[in-house]
Amino acid sequence: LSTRAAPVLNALDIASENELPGVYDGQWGGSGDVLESVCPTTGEVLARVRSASPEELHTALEKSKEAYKFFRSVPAPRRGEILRQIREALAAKRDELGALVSLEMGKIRTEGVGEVQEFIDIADYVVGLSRMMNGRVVASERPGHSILEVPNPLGLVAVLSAFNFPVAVYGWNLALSLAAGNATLWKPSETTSLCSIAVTKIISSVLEKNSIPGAVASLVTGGKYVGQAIVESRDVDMVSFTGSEHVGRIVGRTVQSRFGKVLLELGGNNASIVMPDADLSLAVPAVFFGAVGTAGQRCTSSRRLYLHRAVVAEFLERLQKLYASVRPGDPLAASTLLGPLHTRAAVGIYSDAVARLRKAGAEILAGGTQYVDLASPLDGGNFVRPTIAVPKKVDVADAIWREETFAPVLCVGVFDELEEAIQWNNGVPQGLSSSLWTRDLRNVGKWIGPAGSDAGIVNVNVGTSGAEIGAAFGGNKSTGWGRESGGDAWKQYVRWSACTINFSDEAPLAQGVQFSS
Ligand code: UN1
Repeated sequence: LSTRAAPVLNALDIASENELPGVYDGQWGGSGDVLESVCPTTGEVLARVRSASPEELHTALEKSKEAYKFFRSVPAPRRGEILRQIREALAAKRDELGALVSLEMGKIRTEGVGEVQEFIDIADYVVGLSRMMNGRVVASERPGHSILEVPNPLGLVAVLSAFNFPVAVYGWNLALSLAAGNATLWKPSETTSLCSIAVTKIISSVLEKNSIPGAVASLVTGGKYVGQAIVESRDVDMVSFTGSEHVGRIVGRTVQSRFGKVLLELGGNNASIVMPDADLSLAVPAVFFGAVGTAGQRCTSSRRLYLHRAVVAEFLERLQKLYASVRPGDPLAASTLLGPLHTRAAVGIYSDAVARLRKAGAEILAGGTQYVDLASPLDGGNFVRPTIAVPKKVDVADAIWREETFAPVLCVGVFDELEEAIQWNNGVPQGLSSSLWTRDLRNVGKWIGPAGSDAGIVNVNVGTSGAEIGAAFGGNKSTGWGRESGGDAWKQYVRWSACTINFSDEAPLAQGVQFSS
């Protein structure tokens, strides 16, 4: 291990010459395929992980179902107390875990730490929620009757998470799922198994300390086949999947075909719209962060920028200056703003997208190429130049505008009327995040109303990425309609029962129906 990687892995007790066990169901194990964790910054292999064999997955499912039977009877506020302890344990390792996210995923340190903070925040939220997951009493039309709407735990929730938020997305799901009384089985991205092992170590130590079966929060690392088996398994009551539209479509269909519950967080193709009255000193840095932050690898990253004709020249000049200031670097170094793409394959996707833009006659204002002659050790990394492209025209039916490229590529279009920009905003299949930059209340009203943005996240003077945990997070249309984190998202992690109870000595039928001779 290099001198930059070793301290990070040592601090979390996951540095090993040998293969690390990648399965946890109360005990650690793993005898399936070996997964290599590769550092996207240098190309070095950080660790080898033994993933779940089919038998181990089967056992983990069985043990998780058993753990659920125990956990569902633990009172919700007591489950909240477990989450409070998980929160404390995560906070104690926040910087170390954040550094591991940087090392294994490639995002810069402040974002890695921020991601762990997101897990801490949702755990805080859920401590309170565990005393507020209320049902309702509904007025009955029949005398001496009461109707209750009762939330009960659902069973086993599987979380299939993506590489780009290897800690937080699991955190949102785990926190709600545990508070609701479920067992949770985690299948992380196969390229971020170290993060999942480090997180599971922290969580399992809390569970074990409280004599809660570890399989309440199981981990099964693995590739496509592990994911597929989980999605197909009738033992899994809900599948929460974060990833591409392509895979999400398969997951959705498969789970639906066995009438399981599914929660999908799929692609984003997020636009910012800048009006002539926008405060550019806010808008320009926000678009810069939205498009270049996380090297363009958030679902919420800004991919489309619609500028009013009156601000085009000034906006682009200021944005280009910021782009020119970006240098690739080690994401672990405090001064770095641009880390690598997560995989080699992503570099290919970036290059293809730029080639397609060039072919369509787009003007490339910044970037457009990979970095080729970086000094060691960055020469082993997946670094690309953040790109601004101005296609010849805006045509949301064209793949250039329609498809999500998971890389720092921002396409710019020019509009004259807000209605036109809203139409473009809504004209793509995805509907995750969107931002309007204006000081005019009339624009705000339009934007957040019925003729406004059709995305799940509709911001004003706030960029497309970087949502807080308090509101429900998720997107509409081909983003999959799922909601995670705050708001009413918890209601998906329970089964609702309508319970009509007769306290009287009569047995009247509803709607006044008579059924006696
Ligand atoms: C994701 O990219 O999958 O709003 C999640 C944000 C983060 C979460 C992004 N809080 O950008």
